[in-house]
This record gives sequence, structure tokens and C-alpha cells, in this order.
Amino acid sequence: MAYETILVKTKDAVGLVTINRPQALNALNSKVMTELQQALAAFQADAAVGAVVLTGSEKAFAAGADIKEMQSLDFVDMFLGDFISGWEEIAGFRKPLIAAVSGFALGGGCEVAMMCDFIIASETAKFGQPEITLGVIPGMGGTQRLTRAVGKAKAMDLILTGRMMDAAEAERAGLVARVVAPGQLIDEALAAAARIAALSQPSVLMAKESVNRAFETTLGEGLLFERRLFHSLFATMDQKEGMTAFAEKRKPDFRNR
Ligand code: CO8
Repeated sequence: MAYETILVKTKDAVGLVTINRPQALNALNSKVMTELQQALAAFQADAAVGAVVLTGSEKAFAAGADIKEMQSLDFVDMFLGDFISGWEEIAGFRKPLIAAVSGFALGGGCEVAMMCDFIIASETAKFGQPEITLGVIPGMGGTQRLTRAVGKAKAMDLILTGRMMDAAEAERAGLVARVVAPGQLIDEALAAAARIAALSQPSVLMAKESVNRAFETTLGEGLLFERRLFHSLFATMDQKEGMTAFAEKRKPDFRNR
């Protein structure tokens, strides 16, 4: 499919989506949203793809929602248009999704990165929720996901002041899983995705579901959910293959069954 605002590639079992609006520092408009939804739906449907990397340019993962698109909208436009809700589809993507962040990840850009399963950042990355400086607040999950990721103190600091934090601070705060040299970002993210894609897909998707469950439920319910998924994986051939391969000191040949 031909896209206007994103570039989409598949490399072996890994999908790569690059947000591509260089003239606006990858600001996220409705077109980006629709195209991201389409690209992710295609990767979801493609049984050969086991994990996806979402990235931007060297200068910007995304500098936020497109301010010029939102500028003239009023409450009724926002409410009746259900502005933003479509972006949540990214968080609902079932396969592992890794954000590879270089440069600015601000506002909606930071929020989209946080909808991914984990963030690998270049040393040049800058994260922030500057909406307060525009007279609004984060609207795509920033007050919720950032607070869960870094705790109240730092979330309040970032959201109330609108300041940016660099990659080192973001890693210390627990927002970012890994920080790498700028030239290594895409290779590192693709290698992580390839490693995941080589595993048994049922177990990978259940691991993702189970970790995400931790944000939705009590510890007791979460542990029960995890245990039932764990039990259920013993109905797969890949469990037999994985454990047999270990005992036979060979690499497993997973079939996603
Ligand atoms: N929206 C629209 N255009 C943008 C945006 C943006 N968020 N960010 C940058 N641009 C444009 C600039 O207007 C400029 O365009 P032009 O050349 O036509 O004037 C071009 O990109 C380059 O930007 P700058 O010249 O400003 O580049 P600098 O390197 O000087 O500065 C900054 C980089 C610091 C990132 C600066 O561009 C900036 O502050 N950008 C805005 C950051 C921001 O406030 N983001 C939050 C937006 S609100 C939001 O995300 C709400 C999320 C919830 C709703 C989600 C729905 C999708």
C-alpha cells in the first residue's frame, strides 16, 4: 500500500514503520493516525511478522500532535469527532511493538512511544509533555502512562513544567529500556524485534498480555491471569519443542502452534 506520511518495510519477520513528515518534525495529524492504523492492521494480519519497530527521523520521533491541525477546533469538534480515540489502537496492537526514539518525542509523540511495549532511545532523544505550555494537558495518555512509568514526582515535574528530559534521565526514570549511540538505534531495535520474532508467537503474545494486565488489575487477579496463561501454553506444540530442544541441547524450531 502507498502511504503519504509513513514508510513501511518488512525485514524477515520484523516490520518497520517510520513516521515521515520531516517538514513538521513528524507532528502527528489525522493522516498519520489513519496510516499507522492501516500499517499495524496489515502487520497484525501477516502471520510471518512477529514484531514491529516504530520509529521517526534522527531529529524527531514525533514533536507532538499537529498543533496547526488542532488550533481552530472547539470543544464540540473534539467531542463529536472523538478526537484522539483512534490513537488507542496502537496500544491495542497484539504483537510486540518497539519504539525506536531519536530526537524529540514530545506530547503525542511521547504518548505514542509509551503505547509501544518498550522504548529504545538514542542518546539524542528528548522526552516531554509540553501541552501545558499550549494551554492544554496531555490527551493521549500522558498523565496516565507517564505516571505509571516514572512515578508521580517526575510525571508531575514534566507535565506541570513542560520541560524535556534527555535519554539518560529517561532511562534512570524507567521510561526507556535501553539507550544506544545514535548510529545504532535502528539496528538495535530491529535486532531486539528479530530476537522476539524468532520465539513462539503464542507465548510472546501472552507474555505481552500478561505484563499489560499488571496495569489493569489487582496483584491477586493479575497472578491468576498469569498462571492461567502459563497453564494454557502447555497445550502448545511449541512448549514441547522448546523444552525438548533444551533437554537435547539444540535450538528450538518454533512453529507458532
Ligand atoms: N505541530 C505542528 N507543527 C510542528 C510541531 C507540532 N507539534 N512541532 C514542530 N512543528 C513544525 C514547526 O511549526 C516548523 O514548521 P515551519 O518550518 O513551517 O515553521 C517545523 O516543524 C520545525 O519546527 P521548529 O522550527 O520549531 O524546530 P526547532 O528545532 O526550532 O524546535 C521543537 C523544535 C522544540 C520540538 C519545537 O518545534 C516545538 O516546540 N514543537 C512543539 C512541541 C509541542 O508542543 N508538542 C505538543 C503538541 S500538543 C500534543 O501533542 C497533544 C497530544 C494529545 C492529542 C493527540 C492527538 C494526535
